[in-house]
Amino acid sequence: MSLMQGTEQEIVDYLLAAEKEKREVEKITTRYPSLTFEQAYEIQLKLIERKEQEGHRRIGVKLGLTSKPKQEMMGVHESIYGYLMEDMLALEWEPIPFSGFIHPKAEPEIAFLIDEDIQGTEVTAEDILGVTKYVAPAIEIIDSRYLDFKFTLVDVIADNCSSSKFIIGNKWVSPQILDLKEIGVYMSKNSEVATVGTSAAVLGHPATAVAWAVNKLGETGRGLKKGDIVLSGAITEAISFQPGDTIMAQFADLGSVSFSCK
Ligand code: 0L1
Ligand code: MG
Repeated sequence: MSLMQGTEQEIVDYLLAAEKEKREVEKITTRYPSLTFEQAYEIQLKLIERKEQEGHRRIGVKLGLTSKPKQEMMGVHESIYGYLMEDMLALEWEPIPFSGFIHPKAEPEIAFLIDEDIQGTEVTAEDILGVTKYVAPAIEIIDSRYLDFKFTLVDVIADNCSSSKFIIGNKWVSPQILDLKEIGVYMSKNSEVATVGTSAAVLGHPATAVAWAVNKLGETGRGLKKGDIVLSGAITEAISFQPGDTIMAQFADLGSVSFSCK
């Protein structure tokens, strides 16, 4: 059932204000405990439309909760998706101000650059690899708008899956020339290893995660467009950082990506 338009707008205003004012807020399910996943995705879409009305361009999609441990932690069996906007893209060589965040964390991911429109409900990992021009090393910075980063699945979907910023490394590689399932990754903070993982943590293969997102979008007649960037999901746990910290993620065969926070 669709939510009352007034309620949707109220929640969108609430979440956007928290993001703009950089403050944590109570999760929305405290006030609206009966919200469903479908309604949460409708709120997410309204939030993205509001960002578009404010002049921000949608440039892709991101996956969340793609690892079994994270799904188990949240007591769910499915991943989630959100949208990437142009103003979320940060550059490796420009320190990112901490004042733009609430309580950020960084996680290493593989980015896909999509070269052809793709839509459907039975899309496979092979189909995704067939329309992917390049993959690249990436770091996503997540920054939940909710108090202490605590939420239910419905809350986090409405909050565009905690999206905040992302950085993409400068080595773009065709997915045809490497085994994306076996990419080892370590992420360091100030040159000390903070976490390690392998790309198989992302639903067994990052392209499987991207296919899941396309199929989910397909259920409501949407899909990916040529030129879209997709962040395929965290390979390791997310790491907190503070002003002055430098985070670097090193990917086997894909090179590295880093950022500094000021
Ligand atoms: O990108 C992500 O994996 C975040 C998904 C939402 C859960 C979280 O904020 O930890
Ligand atoms: Mg992520």
